[in-house]
Amino acid sequence: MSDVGITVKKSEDFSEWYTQVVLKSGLADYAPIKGCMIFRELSYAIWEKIQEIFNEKIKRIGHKNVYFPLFIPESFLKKEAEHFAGFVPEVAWVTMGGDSPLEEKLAIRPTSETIIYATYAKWIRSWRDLPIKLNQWCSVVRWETKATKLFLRTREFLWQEGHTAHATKEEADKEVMEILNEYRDLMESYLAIPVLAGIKSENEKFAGALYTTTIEAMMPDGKALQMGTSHNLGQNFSKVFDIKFIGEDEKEHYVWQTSWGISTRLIGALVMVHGDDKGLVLPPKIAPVQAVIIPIPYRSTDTSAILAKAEEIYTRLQKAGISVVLDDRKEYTPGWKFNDWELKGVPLRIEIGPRDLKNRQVTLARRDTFEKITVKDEEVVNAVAQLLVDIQNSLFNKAKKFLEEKITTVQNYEDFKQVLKDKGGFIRASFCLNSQCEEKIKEETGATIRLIPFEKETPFSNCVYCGGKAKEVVYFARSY
Ligand code: 86X
Repeated sequence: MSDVGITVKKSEDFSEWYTQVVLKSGLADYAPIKGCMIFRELSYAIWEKIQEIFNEKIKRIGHKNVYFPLFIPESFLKKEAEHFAGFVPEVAWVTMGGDSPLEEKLAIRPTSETIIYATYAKWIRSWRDLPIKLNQWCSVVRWETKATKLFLRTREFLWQEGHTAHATKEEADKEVMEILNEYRDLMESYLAIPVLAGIKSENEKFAGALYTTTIEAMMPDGKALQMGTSHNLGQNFSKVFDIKFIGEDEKEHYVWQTSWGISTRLIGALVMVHGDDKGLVLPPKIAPVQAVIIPIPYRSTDTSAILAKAEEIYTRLQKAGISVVLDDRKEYTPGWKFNDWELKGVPLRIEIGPRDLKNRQVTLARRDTFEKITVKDEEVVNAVAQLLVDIQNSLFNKAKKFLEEKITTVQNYEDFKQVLKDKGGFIRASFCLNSQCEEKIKEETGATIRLIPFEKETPFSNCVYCGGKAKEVVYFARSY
């Protein structure tokens, strides 16, 4: 059993624990290409859930899905000369078609702004063509040279990228916040991962943006993880790609744009935040399987009666809209199945043994707390539905408490360094917003500004680094 289950404790070797959970739960595997991974059935089913939830959210507010090509001509990327230079080492190229060199080499998309905006220039003529609100689900490639990590940093990953064009800055501002709020709701209400939301500093924003907003979560090892980002691109791209429209005022204007994204790294966050020494723990609202029924036959009892009961309960739960599996495999023992489903993070286990059959009851076991209760046959559907709600809430509350404990306010640089060393997490500090100070802190401690909160907080000391006048209260952390 030792090589099937997780052999290290989350609290003792977090990184090894993470890799074991991902591999042994069947979420993912390494691919036979350096830096790439295979999204197996379980992680792909979670990704499909995320797609379902987010598609519903964005379609409700008027977005539509599209698909643009995987290839981007070199000349398109070169147009955004300023920040392209910084990204060059990460771009993968196609240079040959069969055995003849291409006239112009093609990038494998690292992100699709350029190809989408070159097309927007063609589509947009008048204010009547606006807004354009498109999204695509695809994979992107960034040729990472740093060590890769399953879900968190691989050379290819899956994401959605939204791209909008508007007539005014105000509309673009509103779009940026609407999406960030949908992201926040996805993380908190579905993934049960509490987040902080705010604006990136000038150093940390996307260089092509006017400003970048972000939501950030805290991982158990004290490092922050960016969960989603939403940019107001201003008119930076519309000026480069010449995206103009004739306004109601009959004058020519450049459009205002936004872009935003979330990726499969969210699955890594789910593993880290909720997982335990037995494996994965999935919040019910994102779990592909919410409950598993395990019949526990004994030689002395009538196996077929137990199976019939299990099937009856399976049908009732399924009719109630609960995603349920009946594990009636004969080649595995109940004990083996318990471990297997625990490893895979199924929120609720339903046991039906001879005693349950006799007493017209079932036994319910929670994955998050291992608590067991028995409920009467006729109450099974309601009890399961209620427990799934309780598990969802309790996972969120536990993560919320952890996040709050991992925010430390400091008044000076000595405490800053000490807290970062001893405890990690978010460090809340007054800051001058000078980018050299930010750069120094990064060099000396590895911490960066994760965000400047939306609701301005009043500085409570001088700048934590230079001692000069503080302009904002910001949140620093080391991050993934
Ligand atoms: C920035 C910006 C933006 C849509 C998002 O953050 C969400 C979804 N895009 C992405 N970014 C790049 O522009 C970029 C460009 C190149 Cl050429 C590259 F190789 C890597 C990049 N990484 C990030």
